[in-house]
Amino acid sequence: MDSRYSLEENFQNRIDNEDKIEPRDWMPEAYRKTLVRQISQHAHSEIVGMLPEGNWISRAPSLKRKLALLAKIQDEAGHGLYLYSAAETLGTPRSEMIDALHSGKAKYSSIFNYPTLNWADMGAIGWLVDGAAIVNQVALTRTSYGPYSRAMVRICKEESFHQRQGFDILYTMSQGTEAQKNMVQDAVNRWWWPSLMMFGPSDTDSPNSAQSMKWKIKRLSNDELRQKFIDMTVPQAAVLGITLPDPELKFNKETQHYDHGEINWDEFYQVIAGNGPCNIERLAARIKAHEDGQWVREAAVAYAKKQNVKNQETKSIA
Ligand code: FAQ
Repeated sequence: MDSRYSLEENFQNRIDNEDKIEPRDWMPEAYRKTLVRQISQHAHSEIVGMLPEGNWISRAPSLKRKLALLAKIQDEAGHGLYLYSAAETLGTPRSEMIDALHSGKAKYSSIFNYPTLNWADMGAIGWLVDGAAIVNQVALTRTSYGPYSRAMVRICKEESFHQRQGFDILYTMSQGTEAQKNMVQDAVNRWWWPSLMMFGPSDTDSPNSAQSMKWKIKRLSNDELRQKFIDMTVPQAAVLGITLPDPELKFNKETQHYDHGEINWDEFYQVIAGNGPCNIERLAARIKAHEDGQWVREAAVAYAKKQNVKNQETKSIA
C-alpha cells in the first residue's frame, strides 16, 4: 500500500496492475455491492437454468442421452453452489441472496424464461445457451475478484462439455429424418435471438458497464462478447446444415466480423421485468423447491448442533 495515495487510488492501482482482489482486502463498498449483484444473479441463473432442461430428463430418447442430460443439470447445480460461495466471501449470507431471488428483487438470466417444447430444445440450449455462457465466462476467468475468477475456471471446463453434448444432439438429429431436421431448425429459430439477449443490453444502454469495466469485473463489453459468440457460432450452424433466423447476418470483410440484424430490445426488457413466457412458472418452482427443502435445512442444523455437543464432550473427557 502506497501512503501517497488514498485507499480508492491504491485499490484502482492494484486493479490496473492486474492484481486479484481477495475477500479480506480493502475494497470500495460499491465494488463489493456490484460483485454481490452480479455473482448472485449469475448463481440464480445457474439454479433457475436447471428447470427448462429438468423438464426433459424423464423424456430423453435413450439411456445415453438421459445420463448426459442428468450430468449436465447436476453440473449447473454445482455452478450455482460455487457462485453462491464466491458471493458469500463478500459478506452477504446465502439466505439473503435467495430471498432476493424469491421476492423478485434479484434478476436471473432472461434466457431461462423461455419454454422447452421438444427434445431438439435440449440440443439448442446446450449449443447456443451454454455456448453463449462460455463466451461470457471465459472472459470472467480474468475478472478482478479472486474467488469469482477461480470459480469461473472450473465452470468453463464443465460448460465445454455441455456445449458439446448440445451440439451432438443437434448434429445427430440433423442427420436423421426430415421431421428431425425440421425440429432442429425450429428449435434454433426459437433460441437464437434469446441467446443473443443473454449478453445484456447494447453497450450504449448498459448502465453498469463503464464502472464494471474500470474495475475489471467485466473484461469485455456486452456487445464485444455478443459479437464473439456470433462469429463463433455461424460456421457451426453451417456444419449442422441449418440457417440462423436473421436475414441480415453476413460476413463483413472490412471488420472481419458478422453483421447482424437488430435485437428486439422490447422483448428483452419485458422478459427481465418479469413478463416473459415462463417467469411466473420458474419463480414458483424455485419457491416451492425451497419450501419443500425447509426440513432438510432444519435437520442439517440440528445434526451440526448435536455433532458440536459431542465434540465438546469428547474434548472435555480428553
Ligand atoms: N438477463 O448494465 P448491464 C448460464 C440486467 S449462466 C437478465 O449490462 P451488467 C449457464 C442486469 O443484471 C447465464 N438480466 O448489467 C447455464 C442489470 O440489472 P440490475 C448467466 C439482465 O451486470 C447454461 C440490467 O439488466 N450468466 O447460462 C440480462 O453489467 C445452460 C442492465 O444491464 C451470467 O450471469 C439478462 N440476459 O451486465 C445454466 C454471467 N442482461 O442488476 C443452465 C455473469 C442484463 O442492475 C443451462 N454476468 N441484465 O438490476 C454478467 O456477465 C453480467 O451481469 C451481464 C449483464 C453481462 C449479464
